[in-house]
Amino acid sequence: MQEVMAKATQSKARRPKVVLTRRWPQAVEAKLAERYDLVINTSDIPFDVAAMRSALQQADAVCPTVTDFIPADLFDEDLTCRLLANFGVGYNHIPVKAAQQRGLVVTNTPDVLTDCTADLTLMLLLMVARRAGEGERELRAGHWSGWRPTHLMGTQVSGKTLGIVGMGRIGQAVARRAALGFGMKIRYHNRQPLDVSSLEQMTRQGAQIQYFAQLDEMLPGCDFLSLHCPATPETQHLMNAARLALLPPQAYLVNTARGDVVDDAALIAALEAKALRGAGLDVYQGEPKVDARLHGRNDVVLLPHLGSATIETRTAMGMRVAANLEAFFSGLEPPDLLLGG
Ligand code: 8YV
Repeated sequence: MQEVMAKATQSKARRPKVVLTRRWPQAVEAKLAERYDLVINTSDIPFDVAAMRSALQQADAVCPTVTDFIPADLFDEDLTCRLLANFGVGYNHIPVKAAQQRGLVVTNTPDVLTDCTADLTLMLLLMVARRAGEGERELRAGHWSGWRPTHLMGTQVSGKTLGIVGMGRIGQAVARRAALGFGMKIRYHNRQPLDVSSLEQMTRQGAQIQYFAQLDEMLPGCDFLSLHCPATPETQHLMNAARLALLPPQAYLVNTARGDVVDDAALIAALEAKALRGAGLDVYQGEPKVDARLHGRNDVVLLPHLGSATIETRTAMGMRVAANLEAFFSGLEPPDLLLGG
């Protein structure tokens, strides 16, 4: 870890030692450095297992991100770390149960990235339906020969039906934008239907929202499907070949959740067979590796995990981690404590 980490602050008094596994927005790094013995991975290259082990064995708190896959057996070793304060709402990269069993507290950063991720979801949906990436590539390559009635005809978004898998904070924010901004009809699948009051604000403004207890019954009626469930053993390859086949051939899939929720090989096969019209993806199985067969396809829009990537949101995520650290080191319950994993 010595090569990849640089000590950001020195202090004579014993201050909690906090490790950031990546570079964070400057304002957050500066704020944390005022309060903690802050160690930053200035290389900004993801930690390997040895670096993570070293961090867990030297720091009081480690702040991982989505790029830190922490092996559960690291928690069998002697650790100084008492808090894993994740930078991000999703925490499938952390073996939460193993950490908690060893007495570590685990937190995440909900709420602050909801709007940002929902905005990007709508962007992907519009881009893939309206062939924006394809058009931009054509123009930049100097291949645009001018307007013509049949040029790059896409699919209308307004008024179509959007299926949402996972109606948590981000799913609801997507539903609000799609229903109220684009007059889309919403169907959703969730473990439980939401109570009427959670959707009232939208339905009072005319949103049509229908709950499906069975995902398989929802899929055939979707023009677009957007995924907003967490990655868990239950949602691993939720969108497999059989479920992709239940979508109409003119449907589009949008994934801003986690790559593991989609079977990429099945998705590529469905696109190749024209059993699906297109896909807008921000996340991938095994990212940053992306299946090379996707690169050459014009029916996909591929973004490099940008869901929460605005300066406002990434700063807010960092400040939310700061609030969790502050509460923890003051002996209080962190606001975003994850309960029994
Ligand atoms: C984050 C995300 O940027 O918060 C999440 O779950 O998917 C991203 O938008 C990333 O997880 C940072 O750790």
